[in-house]
Amino acid sequence: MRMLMLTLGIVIAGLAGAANAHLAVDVAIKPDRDPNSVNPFSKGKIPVAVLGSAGFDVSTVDVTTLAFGPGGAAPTNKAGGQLGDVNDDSYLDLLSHYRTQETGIAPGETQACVTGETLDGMLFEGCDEMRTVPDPKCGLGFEAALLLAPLMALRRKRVG
Ligand SMILES: [Ca+2]
Repeated sequence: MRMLMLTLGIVIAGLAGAANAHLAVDVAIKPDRDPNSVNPFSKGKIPVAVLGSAGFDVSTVDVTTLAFGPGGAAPTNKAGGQLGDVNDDSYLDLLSHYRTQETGIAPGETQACVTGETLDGMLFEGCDEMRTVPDPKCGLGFEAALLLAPLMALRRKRVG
């Protein structure tokens, strides 16, 4: 019994320790675009780069742990991501693509985050600003987009 308690204690301490070790990294949503516009209704993919720095070597990232957005989408890339310098700062970055529908990004959200682990178990997280389109603050644009889909479907049905 005492042995079990001891083991349990070590496991809990280990989990708590892992939760505390959390590295903040830089992330770029759509690194080649500015501003980073995301259409939550898109069936496309969003490119997101985890940016390397002097303190963070992206080649140590365990790509199977990458998760993007509130929905925790996994990369669609077969290899999890592609190493390359997307922002020309001479540090390697890790570019992955995520299905918009799996990210859980909702209209009006202004940032999204990537979480993951390095191969040696260090947790990291990074966020980037973005804006969703159509802009819900523009009122009609957003509602029109919601209305438009069923209307278009109806029209297609009538025509066909
Ligand atoms: Ca870079």
